[in-house]
Amino acid sequence: MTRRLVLAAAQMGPIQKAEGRDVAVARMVRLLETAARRGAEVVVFPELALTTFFPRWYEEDLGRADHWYEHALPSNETAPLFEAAKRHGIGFHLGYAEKTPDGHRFNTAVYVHPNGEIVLKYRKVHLPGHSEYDPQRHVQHLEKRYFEVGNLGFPVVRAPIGDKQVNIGMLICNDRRWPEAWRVLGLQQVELVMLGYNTPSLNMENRGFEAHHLRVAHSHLSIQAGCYQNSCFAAGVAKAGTEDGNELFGHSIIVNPQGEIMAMATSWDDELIIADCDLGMCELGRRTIFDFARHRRPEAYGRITAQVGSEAPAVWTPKA
Ligand code: ING
Repeated sequence: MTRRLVLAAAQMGPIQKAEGRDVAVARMVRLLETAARRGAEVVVFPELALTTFFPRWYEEDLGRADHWYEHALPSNETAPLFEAAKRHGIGFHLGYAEKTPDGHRFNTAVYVHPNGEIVLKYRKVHLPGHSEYDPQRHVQHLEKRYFEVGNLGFPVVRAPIGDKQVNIGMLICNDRRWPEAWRVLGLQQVELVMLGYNTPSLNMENRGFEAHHLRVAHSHLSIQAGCYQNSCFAAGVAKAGTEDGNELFGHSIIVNPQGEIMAMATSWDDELIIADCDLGMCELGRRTIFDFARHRRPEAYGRITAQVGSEAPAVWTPKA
């Protein structure tokens, strides 16, 4: 029996440093209600969807950054989103900065069932950027300062969405550039990867030339490859636009197991894109080209987990 999932990617425009969560939550409620009206069964919101991308701002004292984190979910400010989801019987993915009761800080995403229960939690593993102030950079990217490496692995769970059971997993932003992350999800038969991102439209490292048009191309390339090679759908959802003068690109997409872009946002503001996903499409790859049990050779992949960095190769020289 065909399992068709109506999936919505809720791209968000910018959130300014001075704007409170209530502004973001009100916009998210509007996006969720529009998605419900258009028949969506699940809505995917961006990474760090409740605040500005604060890792661009250096704080010497981490205590002064505490207000960027959610100390409980839902809270008074985020409750309206949970209530709207319950009202419309729609599940949603939310990216946010998590502060645990024992003081740990993570870049986190959750999938929330319409009844408000948290079905799945993921904490970002690949933290780009740096931990100390970097004077060479155009703009700071201090995720290694503000977050610990995620400690939940890359979990997949089979959960009810609408009248179906779906194998769902999550990645966050930079994770999409690491094929190992996708493969761990693929080895658990993931069918839908929910992925939020906040990605600068220009290279801020200032350590070499990267053509501007490649910023979006690399994002799409990573998500399309991840879906094709692990035979799954993904929603790659941006927080976009200019935040206090710093530009993030949009171009949110929904991708199918053939690696095709089914829908793409064209603004850099709040924008909903929706796709009708035939989850049965995941079967073809899993039974043929990417039948992992028949074709993978882990005995040849030792370097992938044995090494962290790359090593220089042996040098060959002609005998004669
Ligand atoms: N942002 C960016 C990302 O991976 C980045 C950082 C951009 C890294 C471009 C490398 C190249 O999309 C986050 N938040 O991870």
